[in-house]
Amino acid sequence: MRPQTKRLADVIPAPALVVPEPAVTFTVAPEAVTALAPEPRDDGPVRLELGADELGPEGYRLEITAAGVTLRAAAPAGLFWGLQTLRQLAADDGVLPGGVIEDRPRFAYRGAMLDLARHFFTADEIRAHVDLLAQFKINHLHLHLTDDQGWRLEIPGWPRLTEVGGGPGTGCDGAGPGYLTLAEYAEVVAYAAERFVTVVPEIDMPGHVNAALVAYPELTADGQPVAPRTDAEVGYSSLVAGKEETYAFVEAVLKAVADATPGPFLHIGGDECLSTSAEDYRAFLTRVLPLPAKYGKRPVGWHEIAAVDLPEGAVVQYWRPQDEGTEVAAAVAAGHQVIMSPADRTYLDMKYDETTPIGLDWAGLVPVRRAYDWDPADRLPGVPETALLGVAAPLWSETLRSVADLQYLTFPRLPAVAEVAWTPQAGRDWASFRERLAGFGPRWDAAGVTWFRAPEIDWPAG
Ligand code: NGO
Repeated sequence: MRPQTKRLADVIPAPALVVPEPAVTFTVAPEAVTALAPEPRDDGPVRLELGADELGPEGYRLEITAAGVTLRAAAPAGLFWGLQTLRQLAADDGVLPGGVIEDRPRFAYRGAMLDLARHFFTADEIRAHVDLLAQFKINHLHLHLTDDQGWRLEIPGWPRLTEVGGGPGTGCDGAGPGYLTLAEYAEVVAYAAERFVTVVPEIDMPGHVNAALVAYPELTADGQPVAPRTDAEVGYSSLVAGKEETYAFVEAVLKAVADATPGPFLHIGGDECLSTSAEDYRAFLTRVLPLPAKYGKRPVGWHEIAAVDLPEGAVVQYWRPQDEGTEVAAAVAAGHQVIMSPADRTYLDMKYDETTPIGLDWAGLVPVRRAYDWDPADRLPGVPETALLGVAAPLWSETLRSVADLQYLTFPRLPAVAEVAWTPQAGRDWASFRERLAGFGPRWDAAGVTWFRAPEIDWPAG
């Protein structure tokens, strides 16, 4: 237990506006708050109301008085995020500090990515992860479904993708087999949607496709089979831009994924095509980037796609810190939106420090303060606040072998990135964040969540 008493501002991400009424408290049962659904009702300890358009599609207003609690929002998403705030405030003992919170997100896209290709996580494990993410108002889950080491989503008419690409011995070191059937995928998508989390599926191409080439040798340049790979090298595989079979395959896959996905985005990867010539890369993407729109989706790609003339609505996801972002800025000048995921701030697979037993370090070490203390609107010249769709934290799974590994790299850095994405820049402050974060350690312990006891934080003893 922390010595200090609870404060209305002890919330992550920090709300846009907090007006405490220190003399007032109201007590609820924490389990009753957790059980609340984002539907109007006025018969319980918390009155839920819809209708307050000025709060925006995800905003909410929470008022705690000695007589009770009122939560108001323009839409159910706002009620849901308000309930997450209330749940944090009610934690431990159910005593709610009095006052008013008026809150709305800085960015519409607040993402977390999970790489299922290098190590597979089951539908149940993904759902449990969604629950943990949603508590920090993350509203997009990007699933990296395919890569050199595995193919993790069933595609009708192409059974070998998952029979071979999701079979035994797939994943890094062959230690992460498995795949989602379309029915399982649909259940994950629906579960996430009930928590106002939109699933963003990624089929990585034209590189990162060894698993597909193993399954269907007719896709290789000479039609000859290639060997499965379970190492963590990148940049050696490519779909063949000059082959018609390529586009029949790509369109079948993108159509199947679009049909299975109610959300607006379809991520086509596009990263690290080191064995694709610049000319082939351009030819390939010029044909493929319009396909998501043909099936009703907005294309998203890693920032390499900005080298190509992008179709309207395409979103560029910036990731590689060594890239100065000149092409990203040009895409912005042409009207495109950007998701910020610079690896040296947001990659959850980077080690925290030299002692971190798992994770990578190609983008440097990412302790909690590095994940927190930056402004996404200030990262790239020519990519201002107005060009940002949002901020996302990818977790690549080369070194993951279990849910404990996944959680260890996620907590407590994900809350830092979530605050970057939700809270207005002027309302963020490292000193305040590190104090608020300390209270979450015991709650993760109580919930059985594995987390890294970052030395930058004064965690309560225990
Ligand atoms: C890069 C690469 C991935 C790796 C990851 C590891 C992108 C967009 N492509 O990020 O294949 O897994 O780094 O950090």
